[in-house]
Parts: sequence; structure tokens; C-alpha cells
Amino acid sequence: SRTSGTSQPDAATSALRLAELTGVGRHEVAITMGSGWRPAADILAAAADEVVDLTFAQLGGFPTSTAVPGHRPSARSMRFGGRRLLVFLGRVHAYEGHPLAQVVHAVRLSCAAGASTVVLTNAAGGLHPDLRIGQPVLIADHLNLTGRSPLTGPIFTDLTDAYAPRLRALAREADPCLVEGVYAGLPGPNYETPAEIRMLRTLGADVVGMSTVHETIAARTEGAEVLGLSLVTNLASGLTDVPLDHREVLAAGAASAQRIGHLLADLITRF
Ligand code: 6GU
Repeated sequence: SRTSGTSQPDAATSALRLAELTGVGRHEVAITMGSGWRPAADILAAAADEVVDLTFAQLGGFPTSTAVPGHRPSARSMRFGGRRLLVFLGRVHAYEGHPLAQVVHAVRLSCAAGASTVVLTNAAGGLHPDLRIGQPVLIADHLNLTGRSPLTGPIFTDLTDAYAPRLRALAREADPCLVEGVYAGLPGPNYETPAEIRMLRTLGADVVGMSTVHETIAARTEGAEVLGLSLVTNLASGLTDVPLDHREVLAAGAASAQRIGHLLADLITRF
């Protein structure tokens, strides 16, 4: 199926291009690096072999412009701990106005390339009072509050265990201090009001962000297992006097790079 009536290639075509560009028949694990996770991705790449850098344009199917500071979307194929990884540095966000088919294209192409494990990372605001800036949170479940789904038609994907209990157990083995939480996915691009943050707490959310939920739905529909990790880059509005700013998102990522980079590296060897 073609995306959004454009002449963009579908997931299978992009996966074929990936195979041609890398000479690799199957990528087993896909990882999307959200805002602030770039330094962690570099730690991973430094310990990997056979790193091949790819542009979104080479793979096809992505929007031609994505302009968020600190997001320079590209991809990297690498061999790490005997596994073939496809790492996306940056993602397409729904708040940029792109069709959800493009938002989830990285996930669908990964699944078409053979990925059975999809790791989704993001930057998030902390809602739970115990959360601290720079802390990684294992996503236990989500609230899709965007009002939209990447699926169309009678595709009634089961989202029980959307975030695989098996993978969550592996993550807790890798980092016994890792806490779990519920991720609220909002449309953005504005941050929330203090009243909305109180609402999200009432709804049972622990962290809040503007990504991941559509990608999880797409990955589960393709049958992949999903592991979600949020990096708390700021406290949500009403919980702090610090004004919310995209720059602190990037700063928190740089400060936590060692911890979250090594967490990812350790995790991958356990998959
Ligand atoms: Cl406080 N809200 C949302 N929606 N996304 C975020 C965030 C807050 N902090 C980082 N990303």
C-alpha cells in the first residue's frame, strides 16, 4: 500500500533499498532515538562494528523536510554484540503535520527488514513526583491521547502487553534501578497547561511526550515486540518554576548519555 497518495515507496520497498545499501539481509532490532538520545546513540555506535550511515532520503518513504532543532533525522545500520541493528537518529513527528503513515514508516520498514524487536526512545516530561530530570523510565503502558491511530480499516490490533513484559524484564535485569511508568502521548507541539498536567496525573500517566504511541501501535500490528524508554528531560508544567524549553531536553540527554547509552548497549546483548 502506498503512503498518503504520494509516490513515496512503501515499507517493503524501503526495506529492499536498506538491504541493497547495507548488503544485510535482515536487521533484527530497530531502535528509534528520540530527542536527547543522540549522545547515547553515539556511545552505541562507538562500540559497534560495520557501521553504515544512511539518510532518510536514501531509504525513501520519509517526508523530505523535518526541521526540529536537535533532530537531524538519519539512520545507521550496525552490528552490535552479534546482532544487526537499525538505528534511527531522530523521527518524524505527527506535530510537524506529516501523515501518520510517514510517522510510522521507520517502524514499518524495520519490520519489513525483519526486525522482531522495536525499541522506541523519547524525551518526556516527568509527571510522577518521584521522577528526576535525567532519569530513564521504562514504559509499561501508554495513553494515546492524540485522538488518532496510524491504522485504517478493520485492523483491531490487541494492545494488551503493547510494551512486552518479556523485554521489560530484560531491561530491569540490565538496570535494577530502572523505574516503570505510563507514557501519555499528546499531539503537541505546545507543552501542557498545569490543569492538563493535573488531568494526566488523574488519568494515571507518569510521563508525557509527543511521540511513540503511533509507532508502538504500528509495531504491534506488524507483530514485533516493543520496548519503550523515556528520558525525563524536564518536569511538567505546574511541577517546577523552570520554564519549559526544548534546549533543556537536549541538555538532559547530554548529561545522561553515559547511563542511557550503556543501558541500551547492555539491553541489546540480552535480546
Ligand atoms: Cl512537559 N510535555 C510534552 N508533551 N512533551 C514533552 C515534555 C512535556 N517534555 C519533553 N517532552
